[in-house]
Amino acid sequence: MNRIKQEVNDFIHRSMDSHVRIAVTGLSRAGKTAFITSLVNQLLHTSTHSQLPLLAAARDKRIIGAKREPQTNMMVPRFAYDEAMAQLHGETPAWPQPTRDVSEIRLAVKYKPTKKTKKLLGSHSTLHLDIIDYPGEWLLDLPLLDMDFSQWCESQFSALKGQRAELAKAWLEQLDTLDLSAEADEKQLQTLSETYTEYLHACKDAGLHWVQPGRFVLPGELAGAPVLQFFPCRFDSEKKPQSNSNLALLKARYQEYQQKVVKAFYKHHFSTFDRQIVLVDCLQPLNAGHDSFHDMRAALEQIMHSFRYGRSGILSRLFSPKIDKILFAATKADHVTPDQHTNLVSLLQQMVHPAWQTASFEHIDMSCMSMASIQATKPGYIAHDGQSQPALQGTTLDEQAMTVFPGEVPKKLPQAVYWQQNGFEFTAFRPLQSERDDPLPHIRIDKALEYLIGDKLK
Ligand SMILES: Nc1nc2c(ncn2[C@@H]2O[C@H](COP(=O)(O)OP(=O)(O)OP(=O)(O)O)[C@@H](O)[C@H]2O)c(=O)[nH]1
Ligand SMILES: [Mg+2]
Repeated sequence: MNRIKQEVNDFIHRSMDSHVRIAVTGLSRAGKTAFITSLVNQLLHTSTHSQLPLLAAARDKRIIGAKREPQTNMMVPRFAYDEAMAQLHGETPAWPQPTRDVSEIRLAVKYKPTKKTKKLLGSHSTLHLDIIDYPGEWLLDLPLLDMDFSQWCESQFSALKGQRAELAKAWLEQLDTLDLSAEADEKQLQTLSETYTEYLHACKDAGLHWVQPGRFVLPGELAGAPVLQFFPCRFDSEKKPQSNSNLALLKARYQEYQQKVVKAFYKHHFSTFDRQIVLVDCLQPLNAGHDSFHDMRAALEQIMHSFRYGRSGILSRLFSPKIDKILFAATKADHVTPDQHTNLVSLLQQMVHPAWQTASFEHIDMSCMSMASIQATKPGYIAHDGQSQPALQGTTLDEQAMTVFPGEVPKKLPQAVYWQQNGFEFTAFRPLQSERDDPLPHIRIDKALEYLIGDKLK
């Protein structure tokens, strides 16, 4: 009898359980690893701490607890949560290592439901939460699906202006030595694609974010594979390339890249996401200058194309997209004083809204906010010209205690003069020391959670 009762109970619980896949992305160094680490850490502490007042289920004490579960997707590497926590709790707290590939972690959150239908089935429900980390650079490749090799080459050459033309010099010189109609020379193509990849890295180092193909700078497990060994070149697109020529091989590799890398990512990963958070570090380009800022905006606009399904969009032809909510979050808000947080959000909105409004994002809800996944500074005041001014206190990466006023965040997209007159300078701080038993200090990560999973915990 007991066994039957147990089975009925299990059945009821299983049917009440729900599952949501949250994808976390952003350009490199945007703060993805820090965000996921903190999110997992906060949820694991919900039964013992009340650090998430903006997450309604936590505030109302309806979260019974959360635990980690083995992930169901065996083909994706595990998100390195323990390694990240070990860094943060080291003798000298340090930031987690940069990551280069997609990874995943799974949590089960047990909660008391408020919805009548769920309450009828029992006193508690479980939300299974998959959190997926993937580089935003991969989304920059979407347009490749709609371009053949010659169109793509054309688009790359037309982007070679100003700083980019300068950075591409070494690669362009090497390209001149390549005979496209000669018999394919794999070694030469490899060397040239390496120089091309170096050019893309140089763009990133110079604060430029729009780089194609995105996998070249973040190859993950494909590092060194021939599918990443092609580059744009100039040729007559009307003429058919000779078989076995350099040009024929470059074309074939481009097509392989389209199918096996770009399309495969959208089909096997992207199509499974239910909700998306896009992290944006607005402060880095403010530090770097005008070109970097506008380039980041262009990259963000490009990233948004992946959510613009429409009826005839490339992605709708591939699969039926599921994402119904996107959150854009300006990260590292603890780099500026709290009075600047509103400006930070309005700056992010300015970057995101125009593209959002002119496109058809059918049935997708969108929001913008600012947050700090892992707080590295404490707000305070300093005396300046006899007046007290908001400031930040923290410890720099080389262990210097410091109190600074990093500058004002512009409310609107700044013109070039902004960098001549104001400039903005934020210091990199190491994470604050925190106790192992306590959750990581954060700013508004609970607000992000409420937006992403609040409705699933009702
Ligand atoms: N002050 C502060 N700094 C942060 C925060 N989050 C991230 N950072 C800084 O930003 C750096 C990059 O953060 P990550 O979380 O590694 O960023 P990522 O997007 O995973 O970067 P990749 O793995 O290289 O793509 C960290 O090393 C920190 O220096 C935050 O909440 N506050
Ligand atoms: Mg990372």
